[in-house]
Amino acid sequence: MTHDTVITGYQVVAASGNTYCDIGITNGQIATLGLDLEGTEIIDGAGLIALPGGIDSHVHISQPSGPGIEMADDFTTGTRSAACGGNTTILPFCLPEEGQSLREAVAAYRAKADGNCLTDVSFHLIVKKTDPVTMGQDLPALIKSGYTSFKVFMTYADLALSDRQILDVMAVAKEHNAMVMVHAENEDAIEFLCDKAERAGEISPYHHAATRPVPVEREATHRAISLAEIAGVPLTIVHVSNGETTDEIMRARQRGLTIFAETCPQYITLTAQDLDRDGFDGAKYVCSPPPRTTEEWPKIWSGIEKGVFDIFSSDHCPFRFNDLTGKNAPGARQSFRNIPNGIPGVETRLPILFSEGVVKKRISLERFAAITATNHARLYGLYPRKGSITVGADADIALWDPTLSKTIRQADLHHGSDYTPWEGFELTGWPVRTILRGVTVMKDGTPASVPIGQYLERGAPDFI
Ligand code: DUC
Ligand code: ZN
Ligand code: ZN
Repeated sequence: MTHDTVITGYQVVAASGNTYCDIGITNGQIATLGLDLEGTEIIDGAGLIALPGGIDSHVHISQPSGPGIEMADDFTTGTRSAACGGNTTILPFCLPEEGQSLREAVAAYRAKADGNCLTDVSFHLIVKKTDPVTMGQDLPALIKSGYTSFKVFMTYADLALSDRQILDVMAVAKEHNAMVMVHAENEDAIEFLCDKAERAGEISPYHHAATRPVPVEREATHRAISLAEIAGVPLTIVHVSNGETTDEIMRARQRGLTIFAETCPQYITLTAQDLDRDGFDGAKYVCSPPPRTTEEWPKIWSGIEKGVFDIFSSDHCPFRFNDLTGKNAPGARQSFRNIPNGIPGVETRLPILFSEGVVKKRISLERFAAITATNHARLYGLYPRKGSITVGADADIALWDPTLSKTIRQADLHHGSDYTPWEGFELTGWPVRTILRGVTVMKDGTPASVPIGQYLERGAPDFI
């Protein structure tokens, strides 16, 4: 059998184990894993590693961000940056604008994404209203159409749901077999601390971190877990930043609850001190939950190594720095409250984890594959089509040079932001080719020009 493409000479990694073999690709799918395969196109690269194309299940693109504020990435730049970072699928959040229904928001997002993507995409929903139409009609219909996960917020005045509302959303997820994701920070506690800080004149970017201390996240996480227990649903806790919150998740699992957890590069590489950088540079690091202290890093690493964290995502939420529509928004220098909240990272997520995790021997290649691709596909209804190098799966593959050492430089990145929080970080191990359904979408750092990414309807989450 002659394949369209054969990748030879690679170490092939799956979450379940790794081997040396050729990968035969036909019609965009993996047709054969074996030796001495024949193909029309041969990609040869002894010494490289074939990993499942990264799935980043936590990104924000073209998200409405308030009057005068603009996110730095649209679907063209966001997916281009993702592909250059070794990703083949991303899952952005779909946030309804004021007055928009969930269905209208989905239609608007699809219009922005369709035909513009260099990776495949699929949207999580953000549920910010629990009126009868949203809960009784829109949400069930959207789940049926493949929008099988949604995020609820416990903070932000315009987004936070009450405990009762969260329970009602969880009940819909239970009835229709969808995944609830939660942003766990205590809104009242944050508001109390922000008011106090402002009264004391503590208005610089650093105070964004100081007004969101660990107990704010730990308490909300405990409460969200308790609500999931009461509603009888699994739950994903996103962007976990510290050890005490990690402990809450471990305790919940010990009680027998099905709780999934996500962490991100900022919680093993950045600290609250970065928000205290000279001038207004600290604003470049403002995100929620905030980066903590170096003492928290080993606790997060321990969770990554031991399996507390099922998924490692970027929480890419990009704004430009030298821009009135971004971090330098009107009022941002007068109070940290007005600084757009989020950092770019979709292109650097995988290289940071590879270098800090695999090369430094904290985690195996198999665990890397699991928490950067396979588990994302399982949790969000894309498995086995996505997330694994197996026969019958889409040929979504990232080829990695494990010896390539490079320094992260904004000039080399492809996102729409004008900075990276990881400027100057030296990393070993980089993706040198990204293949989406058999087609190369990035080679040696250069993205392809034809946006072949497709929208993915998803199935039910795999709660195992
Ligand atoms: N939560 C996110 O997931 N991303 C950016 C900001 C936020 O609060
Ligand atoms: Zn969040
Ligand atoms: Zn996010």
